[in-house]
Amino acid sequence: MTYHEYNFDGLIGPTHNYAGLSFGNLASAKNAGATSSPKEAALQGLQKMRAAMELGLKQGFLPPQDRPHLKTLRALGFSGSDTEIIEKAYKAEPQLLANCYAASPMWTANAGTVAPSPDTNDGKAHFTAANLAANFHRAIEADTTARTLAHIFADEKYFAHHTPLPGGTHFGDEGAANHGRLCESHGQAGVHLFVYGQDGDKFPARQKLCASEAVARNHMLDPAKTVFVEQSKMALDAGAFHNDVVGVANGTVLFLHEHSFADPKAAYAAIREAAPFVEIVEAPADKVSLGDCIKSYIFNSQLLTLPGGEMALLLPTESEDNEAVKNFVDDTVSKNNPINRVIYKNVRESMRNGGGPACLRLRVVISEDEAAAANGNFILDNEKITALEGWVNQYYRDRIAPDDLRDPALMRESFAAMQALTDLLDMGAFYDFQRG
Ligand code: SUG
Repeated sequence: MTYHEYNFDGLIGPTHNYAGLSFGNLASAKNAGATSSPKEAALQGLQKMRAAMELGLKQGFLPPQDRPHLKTLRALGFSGSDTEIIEKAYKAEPQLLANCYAASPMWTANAGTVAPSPDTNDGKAHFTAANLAANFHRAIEADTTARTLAHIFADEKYFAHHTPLPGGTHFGDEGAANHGRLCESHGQAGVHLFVYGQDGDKFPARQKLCASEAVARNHMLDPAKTVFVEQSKMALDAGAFHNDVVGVANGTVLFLHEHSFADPKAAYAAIREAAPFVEIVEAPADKVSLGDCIKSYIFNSQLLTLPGGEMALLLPTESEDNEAVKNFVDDTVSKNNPINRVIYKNVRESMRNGGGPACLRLRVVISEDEAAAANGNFILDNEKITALEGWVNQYYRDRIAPDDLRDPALMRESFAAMQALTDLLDMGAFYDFQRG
């Protein structure tokens, strides 16, 4: 049975804006209050998906969520018509309204954790939607994300779904942003690398060890092929709010910064024991500083196995613009390791909120039978990308400034876009705003 990796990118939603919502995420703080371009953002995302497809890779997408999330505002005591709810929430606390307007479901690396079927005890592919408990605007994604994953991967013969972990921040789970899979080929049993944190001096750790352990249990992973590693506080305090800002795993390769882990020696030994085939490609701090990592997102690259077997790095243009980083990337590609190609893509709108190429995708390794059982409306070809670009061009604003969030017209436009998307994708009354 042949297995392929599908990258399910988040289709960037019509309310993408810069509200400074994520403590510990330097880009989010720096760009708080800036004017965003939802149209540009969504088109940049779709162009990245197209670029991956042009490399011969499989590409899917997860749809945006309904924002503003009126269901949350109602649960918090705001009542009346939809317009009245927006007005009252804005008056009470503009930042609360901004939380309910975030287009953060675009970062599907945080949608959940996935265990492919060769790795699980029951031979099914397992999914756990992340609870994203660390941030309010992200925590409200979890229910709809779980519903979305169950909608796309509905066939119980092949797919098992677990509800987001209970327990709030005690079991804070950020999904695949703190998880990687090493394997000799996609279809062989893989080794799962879970990276958890402990609060730094400046910033909180979002992913808890007990949460990673719970996901591993739910996914029925082989304990001998499961490794739990602590992220370094130094990286966390430098702005690596997710471990995928300082490292990425794919196939046989772990590509990361010297200061990713709290105890790199012990971590590498544990990883080598579980995955003796692993090739660790490490950036030393004297070539690439942690500061450069965070600014350039070099490790938030997509490390992709191409159909011919070699690997490509898909990096944000910020990495190309940073001399130290570009030199290290060029050096890595010229050396004797599987990474042989580099592609730079402009995802600047997302980057300004701290989301690079790897944040924008959830990796799902599935067999051909499993792919055939998944909902094909969410698996892309050129024609479908063109249709989504048309949808973006028709419904998205060119600009959103912070004050625009109080304008009920933005809510109406966003819901009109989402209604058209659910029609296009045959989703029925899927979102909370459609269910009343
Ligand atoms: O959770 N930014 C996201 C970025 C997520 C990046 N994902 C990965 N590293 N996998 C976050 O911090 C900012 C929204 C705002 O400030 O408006 C935001 O949510």
